[in-house]
Amino acid sequence: MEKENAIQKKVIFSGIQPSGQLTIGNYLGALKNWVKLQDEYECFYCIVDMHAITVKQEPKELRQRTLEVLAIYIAAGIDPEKNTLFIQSHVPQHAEGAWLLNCNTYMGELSRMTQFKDKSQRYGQNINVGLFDYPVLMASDILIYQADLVPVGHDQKQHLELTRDIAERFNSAYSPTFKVPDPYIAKVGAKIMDLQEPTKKMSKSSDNPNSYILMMDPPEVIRKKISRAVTDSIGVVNYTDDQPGIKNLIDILSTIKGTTSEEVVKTYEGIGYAQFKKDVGEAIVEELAPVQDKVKELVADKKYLESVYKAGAEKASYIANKTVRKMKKKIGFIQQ
Ligand code: AQP
Repeated sequence: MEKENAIQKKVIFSGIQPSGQLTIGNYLGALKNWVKLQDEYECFYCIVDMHAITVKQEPKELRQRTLEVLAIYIAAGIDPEKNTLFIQSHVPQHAEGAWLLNCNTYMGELSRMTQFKDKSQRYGQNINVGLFDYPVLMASDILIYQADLVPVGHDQKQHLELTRDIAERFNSAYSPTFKVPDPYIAKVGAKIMDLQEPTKKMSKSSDNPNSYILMMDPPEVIRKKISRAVTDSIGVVNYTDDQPGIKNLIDILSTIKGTTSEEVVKTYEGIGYAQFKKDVGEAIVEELAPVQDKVKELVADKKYLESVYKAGAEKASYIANKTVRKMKKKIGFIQQ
């Protein structure tokens, strides 16, 4: 019976790039939601190291960070027994699928991607083909698992649209091969903004460490970064676009506490920014403390992490291979 249910569950695919240490943006915007999905859905949670190398990475740091991200997934509550946790480069079907999809994707489509435009401006010295092709690898990540749903932030919506277009094109050029995935819009989970420029998304690859809070930042660093967060001179804790810094801190607090922005505003009626910031800092410290302890424990247990990523890759590869074989057959390749 349990097996039957598992087969009928809808499939979810998502991943995070080990392109820097994870921020509370990754935690509150992605990981905390992923935990809530693990009972209802068949989830594939990947560490997308092949995406990370579209921007230069220091090999030693990439290795360490990839394992740390796996430890963070588990410490945040993603159960390796219930979900498939794996490292993208361990499942070669991602790259193989991407090549097959490349030949069904147009240069014009990829040129319109805003992430490519942004990143090629930011990394002008290294506008590599991978950076351009990133959305096709992402399409492969999703389609080879026949994912029904993909939890995406606002900035990834355009890529998911392209994935849908590529899937539909392949399905009509050959015959139905892929499920056309839908975006999964989380009921809660805010977009966390940069602490110094609160109209920009908080990003792990920002050059300014005061702009983000890392999941592994020590308590005193968290408190200091929040106390330095940019606010305004209005002096009233209100949830409005005219006060993007305060709005962001309200989002952080309400997401951690599981309350609404209105409730936070009500609590801080007549209370100044100093006390509000102190409470936000404390809430983050408290939320992250048990996760940080668990991450430290897991990172020290390399054997356990290895057992998780090996089992994950084996399962992922078995499923992905079914789709890739189908793709190759339809394209006209001779079956081995
Ligand atoms: N600031 C954020 N608020 C809410 N959600 C966020 N996510 C990232 N930043 C925020 C969510 O985390 C997941 C994976 O992100 P990613 O690391 O694969 O890529 P990204 O979205 O490009 O994140 P960064 O930190 O900005 O990475 P870099 O700096 O390397 O490009 C996604 O679900 C995303 O929505």
